Amino acid sequence: MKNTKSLLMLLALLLPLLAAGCAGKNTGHGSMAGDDMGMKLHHQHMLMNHGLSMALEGSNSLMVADMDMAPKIDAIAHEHGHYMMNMGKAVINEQLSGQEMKDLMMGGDAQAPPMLYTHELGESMLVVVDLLGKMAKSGSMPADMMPMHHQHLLINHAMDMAAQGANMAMLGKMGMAGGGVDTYAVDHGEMMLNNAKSLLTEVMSGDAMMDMHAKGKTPEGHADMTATHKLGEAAVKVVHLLAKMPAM
Ligand SMILES: [Cu+2]
Repeated sequence: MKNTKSLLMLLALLLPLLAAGCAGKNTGHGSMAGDDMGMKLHHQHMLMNHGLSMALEGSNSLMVADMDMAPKIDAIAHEHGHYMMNMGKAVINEQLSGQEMKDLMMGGDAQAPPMLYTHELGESMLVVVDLLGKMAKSGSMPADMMPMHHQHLLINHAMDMAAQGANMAMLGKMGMAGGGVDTYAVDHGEMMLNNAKSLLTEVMSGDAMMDMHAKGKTPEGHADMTATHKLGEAAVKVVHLLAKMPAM
């Protein structure tokens, strides 16, 4: 009899705790539970990757326009390229310092490792966008710029591959589709990321680049080559950070 009474009292004490546990994530402490922040940051990473891809596509359009091979179409490519670069930058900035991010930071999660990662990734993307902005010219292009612009197209393409690969790997790791689809997404995403790293290595230090250096276009003595190497280094940083995107 006494045991039954003790058991009932124990249950009475435990019930509110159990109920709070089942109610789950937000228990009114201001700070978001890990899962909520993880999901939010995941979506923000996807938006940032999209912003980066927009800027890269814009930069490619501008470069093609600067090659001056099809004047009337070049005008469209030029205008649209600037639009995409500006919009892409705005998407990244919104994720890093918009209201949603401010709310997350106010919740006390500013120093959480995933949050620090998000900001490091975003800052590295903004460095790339800034370098691409400086590279974009409205005037004519010197003839010897053509090979370097082709390098820039490949560098931009590598970052785009990595952004898409990171999105796929991230989606697969959420495990929402189950089974083979998720596994394929993770494997393919990681393959894209690795391939992007190899492409950057080949463009930045392969035979073609070494040949250009040997013929006088050195990173130290040739302004456009200096800019190319700055872009290449910034791209390497972005791609390596994308490859380290936390699963959460
Ligand atoms: Cu070089």
